[in-house]
Amino acid sequence: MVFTSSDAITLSDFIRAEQRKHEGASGHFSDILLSIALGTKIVARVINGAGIASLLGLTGETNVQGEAVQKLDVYADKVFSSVLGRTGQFISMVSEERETIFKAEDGDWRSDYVIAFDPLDGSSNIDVNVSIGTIWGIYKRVTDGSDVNPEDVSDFLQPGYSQVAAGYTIYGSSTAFVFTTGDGVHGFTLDPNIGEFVLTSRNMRIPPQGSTYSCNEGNYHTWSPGVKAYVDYVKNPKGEKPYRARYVGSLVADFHRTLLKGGIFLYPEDFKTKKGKLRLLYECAPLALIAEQAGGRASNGKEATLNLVPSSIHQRVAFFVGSTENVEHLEAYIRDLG
Ligand code: P6P
Repeated sequence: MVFTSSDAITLSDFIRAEQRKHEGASGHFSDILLSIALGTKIVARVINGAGIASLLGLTGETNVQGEAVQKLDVYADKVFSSVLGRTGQFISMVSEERETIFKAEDGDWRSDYVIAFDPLDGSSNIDVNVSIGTIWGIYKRVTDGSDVNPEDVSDFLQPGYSQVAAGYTIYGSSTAFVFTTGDGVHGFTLDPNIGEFVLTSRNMRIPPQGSTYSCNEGNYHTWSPGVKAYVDYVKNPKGEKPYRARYVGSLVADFHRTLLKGGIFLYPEDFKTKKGKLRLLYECAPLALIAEQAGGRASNGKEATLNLVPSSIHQRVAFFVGSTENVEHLEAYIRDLG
């Protein structure tokens, strides 16, 4: 058993030190980040015992995405909605599991933020013990007052670069908590012996170039000519350094590997229907902010993901993210071939 040394920096230590850097900081962010971490610990405990707690398997319902809802999805949605709602910092929320925006439990006219989250991404992997994750992005609200009108989603129709914080958790061999508040990307690992997240990666950087490509090649026939040509190239780079394929099929796992090792993750849209799979607001935009803060790049093949303004809260987009040189290389193929 590895014991956390006494000089380890916990998430609370880190947040307190960051807050001291900003004279007059309200402490709102500290409250929010520690609440997200609490929600993460609660969900991590259940995931690690899911097989025992018979929380595996389907509820028999489908969510707004038309996807079969896993019991843990529903549980994670309830945990994060409650834990974050009780901070009073949020007026409203968007969850992958819910059709419309919903009022945060203790939100009122004093609440300055809104949050969009995917409570448990990759949930189809739960039953086969593959890493899954939570993804979130926070915006300053543009509305005011204490009421939440489910028809008025303007607080969420902001470009990704407006996010004031974004992050993800990966529930894997260990529970990692990675976030940015616009001042670099920092990674923490949960020490279950003390129930604290401990700083393990300060100022994470994506390598400028990588030799790993990550995509579901089963969808090859649906891709545009440019994406097909790029993937054909990386599979046979004509005498140049060969690439290797890695694809987990769980966005947070594939993204986390790309953040650490470099390379490119691709989830193209269907060239005919122009429909992507990944959701802009609570999957692509938060991960794009992390990627760019770590020196990488994220786009839909033509425009930076962070410049995209959502047309609806569950809008799906094409998503290419990773080392800047790899993403720019793909964008050149799309520019030339469509
Ligand atoms: P495919 C999981 O269902 C998910 O939403 C993401 O976590 C993952 O990147 C993607 O779908 C995998 O999709 O079509 O390759 O199974």
